[in-house]
Amino acid sequence: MGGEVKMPANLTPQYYSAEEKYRKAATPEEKTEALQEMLSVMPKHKGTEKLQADLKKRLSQLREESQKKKQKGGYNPFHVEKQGAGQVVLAGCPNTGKSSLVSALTRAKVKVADFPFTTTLPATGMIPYEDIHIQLVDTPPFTADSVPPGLTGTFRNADALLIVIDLSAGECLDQLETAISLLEERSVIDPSGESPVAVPYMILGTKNDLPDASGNLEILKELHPKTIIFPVSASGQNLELLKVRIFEMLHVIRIYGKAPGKKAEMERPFILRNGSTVLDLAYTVHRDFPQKLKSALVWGSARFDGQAVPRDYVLHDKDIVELVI
Ligand SMILES: Nc1nc2c(ncn2[C@@H]2O[C@H](COP(=O)(O)OP(=O)(O)OP(=O)(O)O)[C@@H](O)[C@H]2O)c(=O)[nH]1
Ligand SMILES: [Mg+2]
Repeated sequence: MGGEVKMPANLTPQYYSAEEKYRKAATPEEKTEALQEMLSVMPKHKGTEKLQADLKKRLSQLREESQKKKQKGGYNPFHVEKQGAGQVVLAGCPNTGKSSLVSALTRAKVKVADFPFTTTLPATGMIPYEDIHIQLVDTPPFTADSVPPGLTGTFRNADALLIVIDLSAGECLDQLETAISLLEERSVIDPSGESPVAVPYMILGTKNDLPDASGNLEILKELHPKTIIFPVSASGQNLELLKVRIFEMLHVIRIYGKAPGKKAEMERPFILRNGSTVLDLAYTVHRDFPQKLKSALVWGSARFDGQAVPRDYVLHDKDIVELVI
């Protein structure tokens, strides 16, 4: 990293637990609260200066957004209510194929057309993935000189972003650079991967079924060797793998609840963040469950089926858990 010496941050467990709260926050209000906590418990020294600045910036952006919301009298079409296991938002230049991906991956009826600026407001669909649904949000396009007001807020509130470029177009390099710099300038993403408040993202090169796509992809790889571009097409190329990658990007696990003496509830898993414990599950099930909780029995990641585990046991995707009170 350019010979720069990194200061150790020495962050405390209180800080990481506040950071975890930030990641779990679903609304701007919850995010604000978690950020304030992150800032207040963070050790203040040279090694945390950059992080402090990042967090303060994010906090002031959130305040500005809520101020604007109040002025407008509440309804904001760019605020998309979250649903399902996570919210994934498309981002990209005009005509790159965003709406076509929504059409291919969900049952939502969105307008697709061979001219730019077809989509004018965010629209949602649900991607069926194994036994859960992931929310996919279509958005209006941006260009280097115009970003629809409110769209940055939609991006910031997302759990993950899919940046879309058109591999069949001569402008695909420009589309890539425009999207990355625009999102980075507004502190939505952090290509260096350091900021804990940046939104995770993945770059999709779509229309990979068209003749110029593979040649353009090679050129992009040469010019941006560190940037990973995932090739897809709305006609079906790589879409199954894309769903797996989207699920992985969300960093969540599915947990099936089981009542004593009954079969596990396999239809509707609880969705928790990676690294969640039995205690986190108890909070999700019911607010006063954690006080009563003694232990839990786990099928799946435990060494044997039905093993009793302590409250701080870290759960894994697809575990079946019986909470013991
Ligand atoms: N061959 C091919 N054509 C595609 C693909 N994806 C999109 N298209 C075509 O590209 C054009 C634009 O697609 P849209 O999905 O409307 O693009 P968009 O990014 O939503 O456009 P805006 O809403 O204007 O930003 C349409 O004519 C689509 O049929 C693809 O994977 N392969
Ligand atoms: Mg569109």
